[in-house]
Amino acid sequence: MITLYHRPNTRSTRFIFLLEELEAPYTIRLVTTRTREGGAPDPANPHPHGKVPAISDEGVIVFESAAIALYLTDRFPAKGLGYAVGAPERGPYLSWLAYYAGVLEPAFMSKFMGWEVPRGTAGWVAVEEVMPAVIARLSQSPYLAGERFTAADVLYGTSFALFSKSPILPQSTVIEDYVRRVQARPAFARAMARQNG
Ligand SMILES: N[C@@H](CCC(=O)N[C@@H](CS)C(=O)NCC(=O)O)C(=O)O
Repeated sequence: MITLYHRPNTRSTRFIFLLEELEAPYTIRLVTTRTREGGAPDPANPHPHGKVPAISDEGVIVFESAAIALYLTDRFPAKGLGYAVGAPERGPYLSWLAYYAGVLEPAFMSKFMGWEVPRGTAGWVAVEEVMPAVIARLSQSPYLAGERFTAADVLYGTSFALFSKSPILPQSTVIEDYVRRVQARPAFARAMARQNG
């Protein structure tokens, strides 16, 4: 049984979506976190900084969204939400998962905060470079790793949905169609219904 440490309307919501996709046995443990308005980390949350998401799988703790996505899709391979070691698509699958944490999130945060990204020094690039790369990829194939929807699409699709009305995200029919495809999945609706625990 997987325990998901979760606070509603945060980055952990997308893991309810992924666990629903995987039809994995799971339970939701609601925790508090720091927020911009205050709040405190929950001592029950095993994330080293009291952030969500984190999961426990029979005592095995996994934290950080990209790691949890990979862990869960390896752990529950039958639903085909990832790619196995040896599959050619594992290359793009891992690349887009790592890109999410190492490039896309820092790029969005830099833009949000108005920070200039020091090209050649920072490990990420500006949103103005990120989004053309993502759009180019999604113009080649319906999903980031290829023809199949994967956990990488859970991360990107939900992030783009969140920013859909924000000037941070450039207008793009490729992205709009992609978000629609991701949100049309029955597991997404089930996750929204379980969002509050
Ligand atoms: N790098 C983490 C980010 C997790 C994160 O920042 N989550 C926010 C909620 S959306 C949080 O828990 N914030 C509380 C805090 O920063 O203490 C991941 O991708 O899993």
